[in-house]
Amino acid sequence: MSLVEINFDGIIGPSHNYAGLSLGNIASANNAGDTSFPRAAALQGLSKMRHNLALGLVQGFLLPLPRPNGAFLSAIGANGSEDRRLLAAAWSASAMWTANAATVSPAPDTADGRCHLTAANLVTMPHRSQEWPDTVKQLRLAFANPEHFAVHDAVPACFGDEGAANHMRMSASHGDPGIEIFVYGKSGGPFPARQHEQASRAVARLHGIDPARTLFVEQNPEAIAAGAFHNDVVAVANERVLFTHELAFADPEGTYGAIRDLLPEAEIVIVPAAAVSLADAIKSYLFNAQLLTLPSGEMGLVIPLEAWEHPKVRAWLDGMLASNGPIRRVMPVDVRQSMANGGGPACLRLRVVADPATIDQRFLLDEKKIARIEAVVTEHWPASIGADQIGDPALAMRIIAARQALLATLDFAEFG
Ligand code: SUG
Repeated sequence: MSLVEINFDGIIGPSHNYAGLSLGNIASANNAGDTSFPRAAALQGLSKMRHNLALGLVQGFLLPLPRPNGAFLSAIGANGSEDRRLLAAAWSASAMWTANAATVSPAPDTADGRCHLTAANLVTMPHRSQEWPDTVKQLRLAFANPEHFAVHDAVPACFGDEGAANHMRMSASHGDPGIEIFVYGKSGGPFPARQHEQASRAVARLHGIDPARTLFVEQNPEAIAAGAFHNDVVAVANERVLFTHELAFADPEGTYGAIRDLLPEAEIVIVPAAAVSLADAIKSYLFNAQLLTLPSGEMGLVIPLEAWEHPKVRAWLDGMLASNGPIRRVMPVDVRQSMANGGGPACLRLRVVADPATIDQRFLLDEKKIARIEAVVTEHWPASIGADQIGDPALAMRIIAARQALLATLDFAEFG
């Protein structure tokens, strides 16, 4: 069996809009009420998938969830006329950010030798709290093979869990046993700390990972206050490399030391605040990057264009590339529509280390399938959604039909 890293990107749904729903997410707040461009958004996401596929990597996807979600409104006795924010929540396409779909512990890390996935309850934000029951249905289909996978329901709602965005795995190579690092926040700052320590500990227990190879690390409250609502806004890991802002963790030296104790080959690339301030890191989303091991064995960083175009970030990246560090390539991609809601390249993907042959093949992409999805998006996704159109019954019908067209093209009758 050959274990590889597979990135499952969320296909950006036809209801993508800017409603300013995420307190503590600066991009979401800044762009609240703007007109969104769902078709362009989905095509940008697909073009990132094509980019990574062309690098020789295995690429999968998760489907958009059914929206508008009438059941969400009914459950709170609403019909959408009471409060625009509740209406917008029912219309949210936020499942596109699959880094929040689940936490994943690959087979080499777990006691039963299976890859474990726990859906994230996302309870801190109402518009995200409705995702997991539909997400877990997809995970149970994609990872249905019980010899290789165990898919868990979300942990109870009293413990906020935001999934892989607050979880890092480091290992000599993807197929080797790894160490798992859970990053949680403590409440008390100006913005919610979405990841609770007890949720992280519950997920680690459910997955049966070795406590001696697991770290629970507090996120720096200053980072959350500056807008790092998930740890993946300020740090990303891949195999032996951790790429992090110096202010990501409450106890940076303790964290680096604990990582080095467990994984002596770890290489920690630290960006100092003097070179890139926390504010610039969050504005540019430098760390919300995909740190990928390329088929050549080199590591490359897929960053948002916003980071490439940021003078201070660019200067730091140029210096990094000129040095002899472990990250040898930087590849900017345009995901501006997602970025405007606080979702960079890393938010848009869920990493699963597995043998692709053990996964439901419908969730895996090749060039032809990408072209078919692009055709459906081009034909059916709305070109734009203005703030005043959220709730429009004709637009709702169009959004439902667009998703149905996608499901039909990809043979997912069970979600119709
Ligand atoms: O949860 N934005 C998402 C962005 C998630 C990014 N994911 C990671 N960092 N992994 C969030 O805040 C904005 C929705 C709105 O405002 O309409 C939103 O949900």
